[in-house]
Amino acid sequence: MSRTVLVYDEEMMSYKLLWDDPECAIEVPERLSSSYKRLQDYDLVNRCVLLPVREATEEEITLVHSPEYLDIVKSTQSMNVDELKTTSKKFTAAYFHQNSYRCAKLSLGGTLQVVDAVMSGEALNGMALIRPPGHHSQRSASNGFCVFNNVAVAAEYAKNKYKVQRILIVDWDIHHGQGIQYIFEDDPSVLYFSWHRYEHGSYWPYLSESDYDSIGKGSATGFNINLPWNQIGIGNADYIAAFFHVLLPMAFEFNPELVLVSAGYDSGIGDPEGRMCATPECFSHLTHMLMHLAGGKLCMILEGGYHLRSLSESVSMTVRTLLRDPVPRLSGEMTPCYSALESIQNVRHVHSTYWKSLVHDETRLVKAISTKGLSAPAPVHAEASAVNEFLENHMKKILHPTPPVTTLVVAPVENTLNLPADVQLEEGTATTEHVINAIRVFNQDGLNENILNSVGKMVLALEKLVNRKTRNCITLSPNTSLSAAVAVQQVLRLGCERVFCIIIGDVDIEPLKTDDGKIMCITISGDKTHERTHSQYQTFLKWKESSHESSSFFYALFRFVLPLAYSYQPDLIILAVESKGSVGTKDIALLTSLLQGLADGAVLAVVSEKEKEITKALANILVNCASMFFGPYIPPDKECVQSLTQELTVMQTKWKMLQCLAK
Ligand code: Q9C
Ligand code: ZN
Repeated sequence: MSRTVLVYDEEMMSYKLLWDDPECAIEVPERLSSSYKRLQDYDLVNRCVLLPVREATEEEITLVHSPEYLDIVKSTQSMNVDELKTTSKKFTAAYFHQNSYRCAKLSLGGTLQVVDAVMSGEALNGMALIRPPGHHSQRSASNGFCVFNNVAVAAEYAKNKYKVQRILIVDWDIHHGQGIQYIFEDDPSVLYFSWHRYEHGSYWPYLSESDYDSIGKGSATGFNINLPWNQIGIGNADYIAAFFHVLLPMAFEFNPELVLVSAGYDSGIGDPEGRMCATPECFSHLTHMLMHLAGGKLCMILEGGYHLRSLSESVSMTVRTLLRDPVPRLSGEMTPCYSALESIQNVRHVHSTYWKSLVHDETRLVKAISTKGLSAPAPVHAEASAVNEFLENHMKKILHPTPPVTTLVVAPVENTLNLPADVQLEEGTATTEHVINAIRVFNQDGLNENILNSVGKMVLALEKLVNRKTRNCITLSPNTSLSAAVAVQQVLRLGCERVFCIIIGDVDIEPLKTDDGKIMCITISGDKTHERTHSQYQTFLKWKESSHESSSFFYALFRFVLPLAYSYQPDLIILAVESKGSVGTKDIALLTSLLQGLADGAVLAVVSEKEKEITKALANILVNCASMFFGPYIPPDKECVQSLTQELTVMQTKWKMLQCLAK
């Protein structure tokens, strides 16, 4: 079961601004139709289950809003334009139309439709394309184009109806969802994360409570996370760094049962409100990472987004990722800007008392946080039409046809593993001479038919992997070290420029030279005996899980492995597993699944043929793109953090995504 639901109804286009108001003029009905149209162009609508909208009931609305406010909204149905205008002016950046009430009920009802589909198990995830948006609206107030707080009501609804005890709300809209903050600031069952344009408080809604030091109240202290952006031009590297160093460690430690996203796309490139730089595929990466929480239960609820082309491309990238298409490679320089690092450092600092997964070597706040001039130059502000042209080219550049085969398996014919039905076995065999030549480099003794056969098949499979005939590849190997070493050599020969290798257990690919930057290699092991020479391209992570029931490996992934991989920007991933040793099967599964965010998903897993359980778990991830519960999670122990911190000190001068301090 891997369905994605989509809610859309053009009736939510039946209201608009009726008078002149430059502040509200950007919130237009076409925001919905252009997003839906783009989803159709990409043939994504057909692949989702379309759900009808419904009206939210008064009971549902009043889960969050006061009956008095409901009455005001209700009364706008029969107002003339003057009365609508007068009512609108009682609020901030709000406008009402005769159809606003009806549309706000559909917008909220549509949101709850997605929540019901996901919570009932009818679908795995989904998106609601709706307007009016919700995250600014408050118990008794409309605000920032929002009427009812769709996401806040959805969280209360899920708590009541499905007895969900922990909900994560991720608000990636570029405005602070102060409405959501006010509603949940004393509720520890909801972890609320928002990043937002702030500029030291000089940007709308000009609230001091939008800063990083608003962390929640009473028993919910630590459950409100604000990441203010103090500069415009924030881009892909900054957003991804914010996920690695702020949101994801806290979210994994929180271990939600449901994830709701206030999915506003005014944080994307070209938006006249946000003035940020994130390109559409960045939202694929954010979505992909969130799919690893709550067993994949993920609901995307539209909020803002005012550049129609940028909005519709970003919505499309989100839905495409929910449907598990390969995640396009992230473009741009993988270096967060100074101002972003200041904000990241400060929010980590104020939360480190409450979240053990934020433990780090530095506990200071950035002192004088007004740092104009130190930061990267603000982007030149492009015309909307120039952004259209940019996006037209950009999308062509980053999107490639999905490979016809998902997984190619190299395994002995007698392999009795229960591999999923739709895998394809590599059936050819490379000529013996070719294979012997490939192997000779590694000067191996004890070659037998079995090994030659396996390596021969793998060599053929790799050609298909590099040429994108298959998305990924699993090799069950009788000799993991040899297979991994030959694989690296072969993919370089086939034209790969950067190969990211992760080695778990005793795999020796030492004969490969790693000083030319074409290979980056991380070895993960529980003891130092597997340690190799260190360089900027070769590193060792001493990591030992202390428990079999729960895991803290997510810490190593977000603090070290993924930032390194995202900095390196590989064009192929090789994961070699000899034995699971110091990390669990679920850890290896989580690692593999997250690594699919790189290299357009081109992953080769080389697994010792003895490791049936790992092979099965990896097949489940790579073939089925399965969503699973990777937890439960516990914070990492001190010893693991210490050895990781040592490696970090060396690596972060070159690999900038590792940084989470402004220095
Ligand atoms: N130039 C949403 O994105 N105007 N609402 C700000 C600053 C209000 C945004 C003016 C923006 C409201 C859902
Ligand atoms: Zn917004």
